[in-house]
Amino acid sequence: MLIKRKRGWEVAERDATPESTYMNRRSLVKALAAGPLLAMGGGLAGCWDEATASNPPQIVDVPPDPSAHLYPVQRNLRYKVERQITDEADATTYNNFYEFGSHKSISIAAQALKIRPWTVTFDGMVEKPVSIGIDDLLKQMPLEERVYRHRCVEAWSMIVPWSGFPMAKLVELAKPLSSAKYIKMQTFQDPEIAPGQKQHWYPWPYVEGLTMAEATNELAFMVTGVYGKPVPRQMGAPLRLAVPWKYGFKHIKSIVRFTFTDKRPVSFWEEIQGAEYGFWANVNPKVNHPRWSQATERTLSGPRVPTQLYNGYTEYVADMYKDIKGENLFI
Ligand SMILES: Nc1nc2c(c(=O)[nH]1)N[C@H]1C(S)=C(S)[C@@H](COP(=O)(O)O)O[C@H]1N2
Ligand SMILES: [Mo]
Repeated sequence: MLIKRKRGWEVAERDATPESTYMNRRSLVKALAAGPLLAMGGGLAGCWDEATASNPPQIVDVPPDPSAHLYPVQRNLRYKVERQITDEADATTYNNFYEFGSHKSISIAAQALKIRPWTVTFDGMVEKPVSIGIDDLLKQMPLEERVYRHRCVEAWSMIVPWSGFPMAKLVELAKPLSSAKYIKMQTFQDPEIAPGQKQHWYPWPYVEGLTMAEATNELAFMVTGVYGKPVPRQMGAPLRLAVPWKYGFKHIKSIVRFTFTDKRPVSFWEEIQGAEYGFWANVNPKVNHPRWSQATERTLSGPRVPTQLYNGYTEYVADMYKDIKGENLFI
């Protein structure tokens, strides 16, 4: 049964076991060998702390990213944040990427992801289905940096300098038919490198969806880099989504397919537990998760702060939802 199992990200921070946080290579290998325990317990969910920040897991022997020469790119100053950017060591070692484990310490395991060759397919309701290599795609897209807030549904948050390009540009390239209403996005599937995908109770591959209006909203951003470098594997290399007014689980990682459709896609977490993780998933401090409050959030490098409606992006996005009735826009 899918929903009986308590998953890591459902553990409220205050419920999480304080455990030894720093995992070196050897203890990680041991942890992976103890896979079923980790998968069941979710006890590592709140395991980030100062020790991780000052002593992050070291990533060694990973093939270089051939897009490295493209970064850093110029920051777009239109998107302002009120707090400091989260330390890179925190953002790159405290991750949700269930393909590599249902806990936060997947940064080493995710290095198994092969990011070249990487082909992205556009299909469904498009003029003509096409597949394109990531490096060809990067050549055609105008790269910029945007500092965005990121709010996970688990009530932790960070502020991240993403690099990438507007999703609207990607939609333009894909040439959807006017009948297309949604975009369904899909993560790679390869259980040989992503052990989480052997956990057959999850509905792999990870899928997410947006309406066409959302995908072409100016905030919707395709991420290819972060902290002035290519986006690392644990954060969703080589192509990941950022929709900062929505909860983190909408930010699908390591995308291989965009399918244009007139049927609303059912996303990974919606399939598992739709009453807790819906299609819209817009941030709202007044609408609690069925099992915890969404009023405040724990920033990765700093204090607990109030959560903002639409994660602080109301002026950009509220109009898209004004005519939608009878749906919970905030779950
Ligand atoms: N494919 C895939 N994408 C994913 C996830 C995942 O498990 N698999 N987790 C999501 C969640 S819950 C969050 S909060 C963000 C975390 O991104 P980060 O690890 O870069 O902070 O990725 C999202 N994208
Ligand atoms: Mo999340």
